[in-house]
Amino acid sequence: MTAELVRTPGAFGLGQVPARLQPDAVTTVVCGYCSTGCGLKVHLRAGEAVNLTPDPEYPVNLGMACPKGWEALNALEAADRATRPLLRNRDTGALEPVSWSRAMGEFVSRFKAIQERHGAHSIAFLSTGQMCTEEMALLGAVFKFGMGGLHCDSNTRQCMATAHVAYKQSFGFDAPPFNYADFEESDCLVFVGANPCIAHPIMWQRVLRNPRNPEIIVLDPRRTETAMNATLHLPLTPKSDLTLLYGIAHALIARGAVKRDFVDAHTAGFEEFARFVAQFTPERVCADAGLERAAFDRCVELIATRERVSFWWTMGVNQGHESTRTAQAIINLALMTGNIGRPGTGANSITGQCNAMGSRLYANVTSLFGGRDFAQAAHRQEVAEILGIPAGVIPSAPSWAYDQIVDAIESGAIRGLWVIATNASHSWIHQDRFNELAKKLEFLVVQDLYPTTETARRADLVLPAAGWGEKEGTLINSERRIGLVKKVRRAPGEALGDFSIFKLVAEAWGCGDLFREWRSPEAVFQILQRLSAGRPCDITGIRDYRHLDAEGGIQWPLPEVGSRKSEAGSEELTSHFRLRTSGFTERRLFADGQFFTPDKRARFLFDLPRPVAEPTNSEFPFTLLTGRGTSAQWHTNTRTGKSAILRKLYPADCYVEIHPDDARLLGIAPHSPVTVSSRRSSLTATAFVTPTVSPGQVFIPMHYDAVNRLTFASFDPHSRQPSYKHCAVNLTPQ
Ligand SMILES: Nc1nc2c(c(=O)[nH]1)N[C@H]1C(S)=C(S)[C@@H](COP(=O)(O)OP(=O)(O)OC[C@H]3O[C@@H](n4cnc5c(=O)[nH]c(N)nc54)[C@H](O)[C@@H]3O)O[C@H]1N2
Ligand SMILES: Nc1nc2c(c(=O)[nH]1)N[C@H]1C(S)=C(S)[C@@H](COP(=O)(O)OP(=O)(O)OC[C@H]3O[C@@H](n4cnc5c(=O)[nH]c(N)nc54)[C@H](O)[C@@H]3O)O[C@H]1N2
Ligand code: SF4
Ligand SMILES: [Mo]
Repeated sequence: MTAELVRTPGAFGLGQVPARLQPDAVTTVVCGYCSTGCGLKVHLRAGEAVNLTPDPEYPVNLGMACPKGWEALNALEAADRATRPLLRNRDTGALEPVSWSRAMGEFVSRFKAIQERHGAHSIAFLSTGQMCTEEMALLGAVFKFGMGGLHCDSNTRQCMATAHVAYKQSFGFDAPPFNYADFEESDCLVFVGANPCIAHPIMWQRVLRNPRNPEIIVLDPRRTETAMNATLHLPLTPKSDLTLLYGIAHALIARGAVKRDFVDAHTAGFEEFARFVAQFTPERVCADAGLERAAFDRCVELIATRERVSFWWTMGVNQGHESTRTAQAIINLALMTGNIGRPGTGANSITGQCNAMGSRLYANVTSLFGGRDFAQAAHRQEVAEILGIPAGVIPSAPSWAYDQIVDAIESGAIRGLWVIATNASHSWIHQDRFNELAKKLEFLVVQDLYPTTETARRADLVLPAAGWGEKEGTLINSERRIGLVKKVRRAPGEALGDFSIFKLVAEAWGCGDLFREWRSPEAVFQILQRLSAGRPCDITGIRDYRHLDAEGGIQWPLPEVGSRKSEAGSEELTSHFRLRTSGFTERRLFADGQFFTPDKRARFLFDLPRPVAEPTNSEFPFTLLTGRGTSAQWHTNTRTGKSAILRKLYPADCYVEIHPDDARLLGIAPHSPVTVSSRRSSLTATAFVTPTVSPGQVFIPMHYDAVNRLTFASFDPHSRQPSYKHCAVNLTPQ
């Protein structure tokens, strides 16, 4: 059966580029790196992509792209692409090529054997925000409804779990409210723990198009490229955000800057919040956050007086030990000042990966399809009816989070692991422990473009995946825009699209019948539309992939109106979003102040700040910050490292940013090798002596393989997102 499916030309990814593309045409494909979701015009010759240029008509990027986008085809051409399944020979220990039938045979027999010995829930998967929504949906359905699995998570936990939980609790649904037009329409943009100049450079280009001469406030311990371009930089002590944001709320209340009408009509819990923040006096806050009073006062004044204030946050917030309450402290500021639902406003979480939003809504991992709850019988029943499956196959229990899955490998509760489109051996916090535990696994399957990633090298079975541009499906960007990825290249050798691999798994496992209707990515898109009906993320108004293509992507929600699929951009469709037409279709949520909670009111949520998990001391006197290094490096560098052009744009070897005062005290010369050690491990990096970090802090980009040997595994209690941006380290010159 398996071999037969693989041989079927076209149907499972081995065939030609789909006939719907003209052989020598130009076609727009959404970028598969970051969540900006730029449109890239791919130039085809004889049906194969030969080049690309940014699409001037795509409403996101308006003809711009960052270096990763320009070089996106390069990653597909790498010499080390996985072209055949590889199975570890138990005698020699080497990974050896095998057929897909053999690979699927091993996959099924070894995972099933583990389940028989240790229970159905002793296998798990870790997946990604970097596949198409249709692929994620199929994976989540096959694993949970077909294979009897329960525990699964994705790298979205490392990235967006905090925003997901914060929005859900505050707004009643995981709904980032903004449009990119808000970058251009704001009078004051407040970036908290975000460095868009590097991490979202095309969003930053949208900021630069703002004609209102906006104030730009940046809250970041480092003087980043974004901070250098700000009108006000608050270099707060790492992880003092919660205290500072409560202090700002208190000062806004003290100067009468609360929008009472909005608060009274559309929110709940403000009085308690106002009483709570009274203790966060400017004196206390400035002392705790290490800020000058004048800068604090200026920040409060700008937020109080500008008509349109927008708040933007990214990993400096999401990756922290009290991150959910920190994100909600930002939301609280937007709510109390009425800065939501109007142009140029909002409490706006910028997403990370190209499809982290898809994984939050449709991956069936943390939430049941469509942002539903596994624990609610009514939700399970709805999904069962829509999918035509027995409600009994849908688990009612929640899955363990990523860190709990890792702990369960240690305890022996998890024995088999399937890793898809994430490089956990590099990116997971306290990497050495993860890599030690990986040895305990009875079966580790890695599904990736390259057999050379840190994780794939440890696998028992490597499944060769097709990448972006070699398959079809949709991605959801930061402004909730669903964009199309097209197959413009043939995958090398026997590599298959993830969708096809999941179909093969379902067939080989013996649960293929449950997924008969899940024939193709577009068929799954239609299933997801049905699953979205009546939900805040309703997309029943989208006609088909062609509609997405014609519109330059479509933002959710877009419900079907009456019995007719909507013309996006033509009319006001629901009271939940505002429709604007300024050349492009742009919609933001909450224009009517109606939130997704049962009483339609947004919540003020807050807690006392807590100390960091690993404070500095005399032995480990520096705080290690980590994050993005350059716009040319993507995460663990498996893709960006393949481009000779991108390689010229960043330092080849790991470097550590050190303040000149600290370098002088320790006798560290610029560009000399330094040992950076934490309680867990150490690495060697080149000293980059620079005042962009404050004394007592150092910064190492996450793209170099050893950085997470140092990080300390602590987690936010609500989102279980790792606190990658804080641990104690020591420096020694070599
Ligand atoms: N070039 C490039 N672009 C990317 C990516 C990439 O790998 N490369 N990855 C994408 C993904 S998945 C993500 S999630 C985003 C991440 O995008 P960003 O979050 O913007 O990037 P980071 O550099 O991880 O972190 C942002 C800032 O948080 C600051 N920070 C550290 N600790 C604190 C703190 O306690 N408080 C505050 N306020 N700030 C703090 C850091 O100094 C850093 O400048 O980027 C996306 N875009
Ligand atoms: N210290 C520190 N660590 C961090 C962070 C930090 O700021 N500091 N940030 C965290 C964040 S926000 C994130 S998002 C994670 C990212 O961490 P990872 O997800 O581990 O990083 P990537 O390098 O993007 O890994 C994606 C993998 O999928 C493969 N791949 C790409 N496309 C496809 C596809 O279509 N199919 C398949 N099957 N495989 C594919 C790539 O080759 C690569 O191996 O790192 C986290 N780790
Ligand atoms: S900004 Fe993001 S989406 Fe746009 S080209 Fe760069 S990586 Fe791709
Ligand atoms: Mo991320």
